[in-house]
Amino acid sequence: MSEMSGAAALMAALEKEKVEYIFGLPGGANLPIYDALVDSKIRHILVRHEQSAAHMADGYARIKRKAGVCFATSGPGATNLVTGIATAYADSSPIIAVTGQVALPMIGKDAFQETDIIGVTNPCTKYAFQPRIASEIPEMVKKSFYIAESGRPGPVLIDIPKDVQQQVTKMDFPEYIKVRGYNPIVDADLSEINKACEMILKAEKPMIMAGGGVILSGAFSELQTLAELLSIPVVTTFKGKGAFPENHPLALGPIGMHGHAEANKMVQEADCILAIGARFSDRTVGRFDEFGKDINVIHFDVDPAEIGKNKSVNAAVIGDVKSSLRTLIKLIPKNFRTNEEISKLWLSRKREIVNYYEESIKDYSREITAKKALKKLREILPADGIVTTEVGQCQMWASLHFDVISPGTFFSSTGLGTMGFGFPASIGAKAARTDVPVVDIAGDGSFNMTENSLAVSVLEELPVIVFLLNNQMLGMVAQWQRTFYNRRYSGVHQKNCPDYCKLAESYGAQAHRVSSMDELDKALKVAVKSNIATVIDIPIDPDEDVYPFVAPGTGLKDMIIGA
Ligand SMILES: Cc1ncc(C[n+]2csc(CCOP(=O)(O)OP(=O)(O)O)c2C)c(N)n1
Repeated sequence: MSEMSGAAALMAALEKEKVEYIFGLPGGANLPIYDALVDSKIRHILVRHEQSAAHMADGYARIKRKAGVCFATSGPGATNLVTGIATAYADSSPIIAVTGQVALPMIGKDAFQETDIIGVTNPCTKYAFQPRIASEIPEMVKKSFYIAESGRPGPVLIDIPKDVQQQVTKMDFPEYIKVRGYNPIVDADLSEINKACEMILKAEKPMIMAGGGVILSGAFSELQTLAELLSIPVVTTFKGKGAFPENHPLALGPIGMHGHAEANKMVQEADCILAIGARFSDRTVGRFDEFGKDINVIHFDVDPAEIGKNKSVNAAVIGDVKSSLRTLIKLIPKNFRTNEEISKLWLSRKREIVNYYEESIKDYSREITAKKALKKLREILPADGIVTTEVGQCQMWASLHFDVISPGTFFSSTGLGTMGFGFPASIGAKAARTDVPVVDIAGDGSFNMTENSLAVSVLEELPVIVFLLNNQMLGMVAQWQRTFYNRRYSGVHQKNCPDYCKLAESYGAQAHRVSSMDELDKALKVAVKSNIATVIDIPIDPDEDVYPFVAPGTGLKDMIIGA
């Protein structure tokens, strides 16, 4: 047992967890931690706002599939983290948020910069710790990583009072820990997998709905094997986008509020739906009472609390979806093949719907439309390039028109829908994969929220490309006002936006404003090749809408195709 301060023990414990980066910003209540950082091998990334620190840790976690770490001081530093913590919670992303707290004797006295951050984050963390003596810190760190990364992943908070950071005592770093009352299920019940298998083999038009759980558990090859073995088409939830290569013949793309027409149509024609790591969110399934009505619905998920929450199901396989899928694949008889005719029918039906809707989806007259721009991005970005998005039309266009080829290379704030998430998260993703280009598909409103992270991208040499679909509007809200409020626009015009090229250059980034597809092509090639932080400002028509569209409260059958 070695003797050290609580702050030094924190850093040593993080090193033992093989943490590579800490995204954070110091203050009075975490000064001892920042002092201990000086002697640490872990690289600290100084952010310009704590919200971005949490998003960076989240982006890192989603690509590395390992918890990301962020630091903030007490009070406002800690509350600034909350949006990022809630975002990670909604998308089951593992982050460890370490906050400073006022010293123990000051707690409850309205001390300077005191906030009950444990109380504040209680509903949006998997667990929160507050050590009362320094010797508790190593075990709490170990438990935090275990809780954050196991079962259904999520954020964990460690709130450390300043005097506990300073206290010097003997420290014991446990090799193994057990958390009482927390036993995530890993291996699913074989009889339920058998039952699910029978249902799938009996079905004539089975369909797979892959969710974010496939990405979290890294079950990409298992999903593909299963789909190919049985010729089952795959739709994805928005969080599951990229769980299955979108250029695969069996891929129908995303379903839901802004899903592909063929995915939304064909999921209604299935006679058995196998949902894998998906939570049947309202944005994905539309009306709960209509989705999968009168057919077998099978649910594979790691979180027992998800079973039957939004949708009652006919078979439930609870456990790590990667290992459940492996077992399922083994149960499929060697000589079993779905009727070739059936898979041909599926594919021709897909073509029929695609052709029908291609014609009815409105095209816009400007040379650069969001759709064309995104197709160009796909053409130029290497298959393993990583894409994140902001929130709004930019996000939904990305869902519809940007095909993910390499599984796990796309993510977005899907559960909370946090504007300002994509850009810092893309910097976190770049930290996790410095060897590939990373692009944030942004709207101007969202970029405005965290654009000061340009400083971090440039100075820390974590260069990302901001692909700015600039309609000078809070576009998605404007689209809703156009559609549901008779064009009574309110609070959506982004007046007095900065010149994004000058803004980027003032931070030391590269910038291009493009007014033709040719210029966009060139700018993208330069950005990808140079590996320098870049903003590409792409002016688009403020009236360009996102279609198809399933209005809230309606079902997938009520999909609106165009204005
Ligand atoms: C933090 C936050 N505030 C408000 C909203 C509500 N909201 C959803 S989309 C949107 C507009 C987004 O505008 P922009 O980023 O410019 O993207 P666009 O829709 O124009 O592509 C707003 C305000 C949100 N999702 N997040």
